[in-house]
Amino acid sequence: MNTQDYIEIENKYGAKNYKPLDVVIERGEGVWVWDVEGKKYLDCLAAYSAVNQGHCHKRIVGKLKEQAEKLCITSRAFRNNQLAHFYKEICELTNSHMVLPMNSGAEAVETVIKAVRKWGYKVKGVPEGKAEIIVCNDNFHGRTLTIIGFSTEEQYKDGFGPFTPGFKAIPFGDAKALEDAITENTVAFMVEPIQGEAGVIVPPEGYLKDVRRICSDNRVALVFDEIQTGLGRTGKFFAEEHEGVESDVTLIGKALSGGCYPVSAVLSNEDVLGVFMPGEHGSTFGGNPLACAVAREALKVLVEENLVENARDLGTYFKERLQAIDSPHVQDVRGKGLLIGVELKHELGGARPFCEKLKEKGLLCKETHDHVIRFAPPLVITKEEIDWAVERVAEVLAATD
Ligand code: IF1
Repeated sequence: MNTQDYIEIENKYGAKNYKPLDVVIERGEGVWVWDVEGKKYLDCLAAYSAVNQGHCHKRIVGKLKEQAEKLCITSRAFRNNQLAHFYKEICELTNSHMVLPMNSGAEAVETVIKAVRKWGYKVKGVPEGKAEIIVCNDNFHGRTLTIIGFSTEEQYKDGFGPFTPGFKAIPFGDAKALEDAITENTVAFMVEPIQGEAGVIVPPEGYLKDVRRICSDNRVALVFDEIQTGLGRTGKFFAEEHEGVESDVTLIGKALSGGCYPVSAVLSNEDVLGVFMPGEHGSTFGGNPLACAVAREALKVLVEENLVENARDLGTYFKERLQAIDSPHVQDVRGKGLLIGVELKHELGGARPFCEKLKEKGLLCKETHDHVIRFAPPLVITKEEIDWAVERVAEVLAATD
């Protein structure tokens, strides 16, 4: 079967909730993937930061196979030996008191919503049914009904209501707006340290520090959604470290498994996750031994291969080289570490055709919010590979046809 055959079958049987580039990938290794025609591409999306450790990392895949042959799942009705190791290692590594493992990022977000509401009622003393959670305009936290209910993007919500009440959206990057929005019933403020889907939006310097202070002053739990920005992506282990702040709750997912398995986690202080009592929350697959073994290895790879430092150093290099491209089309180049957005001038009508051209040249990128091309390769990328990519990006951005 060739590319077109695969596309026709997908189009015939599949729900049309995506509009992927027309490349059918069958193999991956490090930063590289190969399509069904044998053509090689540099993956500049890294599965939306799920493969920070690179495609099919030998150590992670090895661990996956080893654990799969031993024990895959017990359910949480019984204990499993991998869970305890995972808990201890992740809490020590991230300075957390407690962890709650789930599978997808959206499930981690749903989990924290339940936890901060309960914390609000039982600990802070908010009247039953009145808890408010503040989020930001242009947020992206996942696709469940509750989560899309507080999205400010019409396309994510249209036709899917009614939605869960109890959320309020304020402008991102505006600490004063947070101060003004807080009431005595506010239980949490949930925010991405850098907004990914909104177009790689970096908040003004000092914002995270300010929101930390405001939340502490008002007894509001500060929740960082680091599902995309965490685990090295921005050149720090967590993006919140760029301003030296600590959240009350941090959410991670995606690269927690190196992309080999869906694993997410809620990391928190004792106050917030401490509210859950037996029977109040759970998941069949959350915390299964296969997930735990894979996540343990994926974390070890991040640390032992110095991927955070690589993201920091090569991220700076990549951004500088992109900024140096002389192109009539570029509006802005921004980001931190290896989460970089190149915003094109809006009169061009969108970044999609540029992504199509980059694909032809062997570079896989995806537009976000119409005008931005996101460059977020696996963190194992080398300087030579960045040079290879920049050469192609320059060709596509320089062209005026
Ligand atoms: C899709 C976007 C990225 C996330 C943050 C939670 C989740 C995500 C900050 C939910 C997920 C994914 C979802 C994926 C595309 C991708 C994405 F463009 F849609 F926004 F990365 F930028 N918090 N982001 O970024 O995690 O439940 O998916 O595991 O196709 O929807 P999930």
